[in-house]
Amino acid sequence: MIETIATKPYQDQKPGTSGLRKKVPHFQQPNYAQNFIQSIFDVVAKQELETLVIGGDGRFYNREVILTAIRMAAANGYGRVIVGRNGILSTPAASNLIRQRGAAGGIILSASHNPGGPDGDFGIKYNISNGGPAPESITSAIFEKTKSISAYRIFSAPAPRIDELGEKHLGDMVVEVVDPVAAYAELMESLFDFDKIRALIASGFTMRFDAMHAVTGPYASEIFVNRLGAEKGSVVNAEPLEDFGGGHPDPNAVHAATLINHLMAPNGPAFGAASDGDGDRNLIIGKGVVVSPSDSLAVLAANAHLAPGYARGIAGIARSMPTSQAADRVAQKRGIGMYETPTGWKFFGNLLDAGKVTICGEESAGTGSDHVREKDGLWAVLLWLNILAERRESVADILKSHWAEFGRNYYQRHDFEEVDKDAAEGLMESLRDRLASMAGQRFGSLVVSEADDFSYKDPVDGSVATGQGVRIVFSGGGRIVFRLSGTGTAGATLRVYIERFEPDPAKHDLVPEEALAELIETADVIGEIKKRTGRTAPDVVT
Ligand code: VG1
Ligand code: CO
Repeated sequence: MIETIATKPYQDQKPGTSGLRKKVPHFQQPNYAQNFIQSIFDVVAKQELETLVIGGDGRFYNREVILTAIRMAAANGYGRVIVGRNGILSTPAASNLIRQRGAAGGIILSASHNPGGPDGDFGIKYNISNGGPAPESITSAIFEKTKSISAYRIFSAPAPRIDELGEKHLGDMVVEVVDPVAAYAELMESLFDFDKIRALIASGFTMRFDAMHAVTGPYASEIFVNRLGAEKGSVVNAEPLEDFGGGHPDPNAVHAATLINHLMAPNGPAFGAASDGDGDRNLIIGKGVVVSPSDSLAVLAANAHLAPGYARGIAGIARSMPTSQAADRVAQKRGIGMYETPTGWKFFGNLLDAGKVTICGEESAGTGSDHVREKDGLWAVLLWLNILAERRESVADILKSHWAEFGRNYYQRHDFEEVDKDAAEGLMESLRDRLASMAGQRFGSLVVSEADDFSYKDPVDGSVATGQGVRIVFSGGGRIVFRLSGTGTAGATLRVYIERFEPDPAKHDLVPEEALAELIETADVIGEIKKRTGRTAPDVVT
């Protein structure tokens, strides 16, 4: 029986860069998740009996919300729900299922790289029928709906078990529980030369993948160990845990330090990689070198044709605005399209659908292609492995020759976390106020050539996104970008992105910290970071 339950709206359900993210206790308020899910169902134009994909990264509260979402889908006219066994689906695997199964959309439960557990973070995101995150037109309509919602619909009977594969019924709706890994692993086999990678591994090439007790464990074990022949111990922290073992499933220098140290050891493996909570990010490490995500995007774009899935070449590249311009140099040299979008994968969807680009990336360890409509951590790792299997060079050598050919974009992102919200907003406002008078100003040896607040007009549907980050460009090509995070759940996170191009191969061996020293100092002068936030150093540098 379908029940209609009265509810009171919440005013704070505004989706950020990637869905609605809040602390778990916040989500546990009465009807908090129900309100948001019903608002999604109310907004997405839906014909009867369509298919909905549901899955999440397995974090605390995942199962409860999934069971509720299944009952709500049954009460809202869906014909079929496809759910990963035990509610598990990595973000790219969910995107793939939506596309493969012709679903109307999907609900992905994740707060990505944010910590989990009873006091950790939780999140809900809606993806549309192309498999990608809902565009802003939809997320803002959902937000509007949440502010006035008065009732939600739910099927009175409990949801069927989701720990067994197969089809069951809930009212008229079919609940299909699928193996979370199978379809995704098949997709990867169709894109990459598994025989070649297997041969590389059989030749003594060693690797370690750190799943950080998050969703990629089962995917990585199936692909690297079972299908590619890596040693069992090559996949570590492979068991998904509700609290990620107490860690942050964020594959960066701070949270993946153990893996990085392992790779830096003299007898460590040749290749290391990690992914985040929901499996869409990637960290790539070679012997003695951590690959900056912006460089990784450029290298992958320049070498993608070495993998069977991209042998015909790539149509174009898109990167988010704060991502370094390393990929632009590849696009320019190869004569293919280059697009600069606001932060967040939802802005790549139209470009991918229109065939304008094949590969996309963000500085935040996200890379992906037109095979799904999300960034994809294991895809990036496999493309690297395919390239290594073809070139038979080390990661460090590949980087070196890439820089020699295209030049090097030194790059760093400085994160100031849990900063006072008013202070952070004041800092951005002050920057915006000063933009008009910025050009021509001198800071040490640096002269500002251009300054703006980034806005983007989607070349496919003409939609416009404004206020996407303050860019300060210096003559000579140096660049500082300031923006506030849209995924945090406490205070504000200020992100400062610093970049400088170096064409001279004799100067490609500097430590980024030193290569960027003057820009780093200037970022504090222009942004008044110390003065306004009281912070003398960033919490995380990536
Ligand atoms: C961050 C990253 C952005 C990424 C987003 C979602 O957003 O900077 O590049 O798309 O997280 O990734 P923000 O607004 O905090 O800077 V994930 O892996 O958290 O879904
Ligand atoms: Co993620």
